Amino acid sequence: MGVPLATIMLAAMLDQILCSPRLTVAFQPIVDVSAGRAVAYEVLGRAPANLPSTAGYAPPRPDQLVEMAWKQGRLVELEQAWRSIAIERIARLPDRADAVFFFNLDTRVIEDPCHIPGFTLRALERAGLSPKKIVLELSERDPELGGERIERTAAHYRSQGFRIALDDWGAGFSTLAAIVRCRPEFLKVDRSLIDGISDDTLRRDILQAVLTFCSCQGIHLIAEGVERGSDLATLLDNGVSLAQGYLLGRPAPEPTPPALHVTAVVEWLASRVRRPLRMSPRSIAIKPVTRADAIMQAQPAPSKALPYREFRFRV
Ligand SMILES: [Ca+2]
Repeated sequence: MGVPLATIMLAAMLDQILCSPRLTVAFQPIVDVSAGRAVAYEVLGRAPANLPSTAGYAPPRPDQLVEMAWKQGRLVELEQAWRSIAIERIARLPDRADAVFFFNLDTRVIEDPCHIPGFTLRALERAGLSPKKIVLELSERDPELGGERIERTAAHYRSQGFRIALDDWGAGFSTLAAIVRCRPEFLKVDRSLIDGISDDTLRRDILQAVLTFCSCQGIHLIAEGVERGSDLATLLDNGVSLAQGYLLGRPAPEPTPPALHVTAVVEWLASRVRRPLRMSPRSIAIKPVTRADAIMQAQPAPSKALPYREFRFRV
């Protein structure tokens, strides 16, 4: 029995994508919302845009591309291609010395026979970059994320100088067991716990409990999926200092300062201060990355919520 036509077509498409010079990455800011500035960027793999469809198959989204590569036994190849592009792009950035970059890492690759230990470290060395500038996000896609593989993966990369983030925590396979196994420096709380938090006391209580836990353990909490001003206000009110989401900045071809939804933030601040605020959305300047390391390098998470008066928007 021959190979199904669909498999041949998808393999051909994958070949085309992996060889395409248009395979690229995007940068989404991770924002210190208490200071109003980007302190890091998540680097997201992107499929080439405007690829022609192959025999009726539309070009895949990045998540579809990952699964396609996994099924074809070429996930390592895809991850290495994205990693190489990301490192090359970061090396060319004028402000790279001040920035921290989060790379997504699919833990399934570590046991793949094609996996080359030290590939990322050597690529960084060639580019003159330190692994201290890189945080590896362990992906929720792995059904064994709570198992021993995450422990081995975290240990493997931490021994090379990388730091570890647990991605999409609270959803899918990313559980409490995963924290115990990989002892992350960063916990990225899934959007399902963040979206709508302003209207939901249960979500707020969960967040407070997780914040307390992270504070005790010296783990930096990052709220993912912030898309509404009211949710951002609630996060600020509850002492969350690091956040990511379309409200703060969409993935972009280059690292850019966060496009804070300043109107919502200013309105929220104005409702809480006694004296009138002398700032408007136009008067707030968001600084680009300048002090990422001061915040991101192995400091314990704040032990208590910052009062809003300490927010340091530049006016
Ligand atoms: Ca991620």
